[in-house]
Amino acid sequence: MKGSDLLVKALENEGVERIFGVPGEENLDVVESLRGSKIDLVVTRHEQAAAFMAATYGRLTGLPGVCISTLGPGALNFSTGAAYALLGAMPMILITGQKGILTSKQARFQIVDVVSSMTPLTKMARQIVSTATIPTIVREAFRVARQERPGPVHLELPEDIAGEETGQIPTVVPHPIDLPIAHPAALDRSATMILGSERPLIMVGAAASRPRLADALSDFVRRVRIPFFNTQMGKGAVSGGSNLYMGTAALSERDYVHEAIDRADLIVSIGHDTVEKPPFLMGPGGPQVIHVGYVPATVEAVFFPHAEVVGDVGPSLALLGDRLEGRLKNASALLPLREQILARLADRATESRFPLTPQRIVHDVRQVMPEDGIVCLDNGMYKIWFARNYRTRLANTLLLDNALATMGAGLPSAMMASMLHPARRVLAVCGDGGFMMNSQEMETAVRLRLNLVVLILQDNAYGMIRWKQAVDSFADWGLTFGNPDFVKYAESYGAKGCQVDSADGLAPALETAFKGGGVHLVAVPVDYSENIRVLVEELRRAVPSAGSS
Ligand SMILES: Cc1ncc(C[n+]2csc(CCOP(=O)(O)OP(=O)(O)O)c2C)c(N)n1
Ligand SMILES: [Mg+2]
Repeated sequence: MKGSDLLVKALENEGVERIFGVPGEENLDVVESLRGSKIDLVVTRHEQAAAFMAATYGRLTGLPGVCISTLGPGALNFSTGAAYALLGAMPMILITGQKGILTSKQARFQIVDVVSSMTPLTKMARQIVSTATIPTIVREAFRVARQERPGPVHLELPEDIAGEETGQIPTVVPHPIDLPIAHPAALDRSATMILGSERPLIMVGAAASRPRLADALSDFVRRVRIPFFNTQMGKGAVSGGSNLYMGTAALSERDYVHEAIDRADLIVSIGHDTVEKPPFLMGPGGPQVIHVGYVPATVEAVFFPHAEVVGDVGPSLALLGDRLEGRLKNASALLPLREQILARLADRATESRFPLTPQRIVHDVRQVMPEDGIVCLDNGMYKIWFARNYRTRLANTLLLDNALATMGAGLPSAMMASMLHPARRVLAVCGDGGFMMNSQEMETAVRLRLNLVVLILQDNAYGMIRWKQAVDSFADWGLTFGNPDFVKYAESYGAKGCQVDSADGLAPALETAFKGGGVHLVAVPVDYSENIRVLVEELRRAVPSAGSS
């Protein structure tokens, strides 16, 4: 048995089934140990995509996803993925190789201090310096990655430690950990505030999308019957409670949903994580805010709660619900605003203009996606439209990144969703800019025989930045580009391609793609003049503070 065998045994002990990545020569002992194990090695065409896939595994399952790379160049390609998981609170383990640390005949060739580079991007970054510590370090890495607030952990395994012969060292057996539930005093204090409020509102934030929370959160909302809105990353977390849904805060102020937010005198903020672009801006004289979370709130200039309910969110909400159910006289005070807010969002959703309006694209996508279908967004202008207009009824059915807001994660995150849920429809929605940042993974998707549709919105530009340029009265300059022929591009990977050339062509093209199975690419031109008309002029905002640049 050698160090790499111990590592792989420790990974098996954690229930790992797949590792994503691009190995280098420093990982070859690990690759050989994987060959004799139950764990699959899924090679990608860029380390960044492997990290996005592992992070999305963590996001969707609550268990750390694992990715592997070589030293220096490969490890540095993990940086964006590590930051994506850190800001997005996604459990993940990044394993990187290194030259031998005891002896090395390669001087400083390819050597970068990867542990230092990973330290600010992870919850923990460690070099393994002895085979004897491998089982405990791996167990600790998985614990740290998984525990609230979840995130990435980096382990560097130098090639001489990986190849070193060693005896059997037992793995550490994992056990379930139950989180503490909020203190009764905190629950009483918050219940008194909520009972005394005249116009309460619930806000559902990013941590509400943790896989284990959906049922308890939905029960709470149904019991107290307070209308709710969500942040972008909280979309779908309340299942079925759609008659209490007031909208999504995709902008920070002055959107339709802010008519309700601005009138609320108390907001119960469940699982809000201030990595998200602010869903509303707190200031003097605003509503009282109660933070309900796994961990205490972070105080910011625009978010400073007045009370906190900290602990395992599901059971804590059940106890809060016991104190409130049937006793709230004003629960539905803001509900009359709901219809007009939602009606205005449906504006132009069926317009037959070509190129298509973003509203029409969102509408047609919703039509072909079943309730449990998963839409994975890359980052671009359309993210704001999907966040505002796409209705979700199940947690984690609209995966978007309102934390690092990186381009390039749309396709890899959809690939992971499709691997985890092969029977569900999975759609990646990417701009022509973001898609091309990781489009090489079309090969991985075809090789893995995934069922996946990729929708590309063509404006031949970095549209979101162009929009900001216009909003800030800069000249329209420098942000356009050309595109490949997307149909031929898809076909060259062995995928199917389709170019939409009429307003009524999108929904049937998506339907045909899903029915056909395999990997499909559908390209559709988008008319972004609506960005200014709706998101600037109609909302009459001097400088919008939303977005993802
Ligand atoms: C990796 C990365 N680079 C740059 C940005 C800044 N940025 C945000 S949106 C955007 C344009 C996106 O263009 P595209 O993917 O074509 O989508 P569109 O807005 O045109 O629909 C850019 C450059 C970013 N968020 N991430
Ligand atoms: Mg574009």
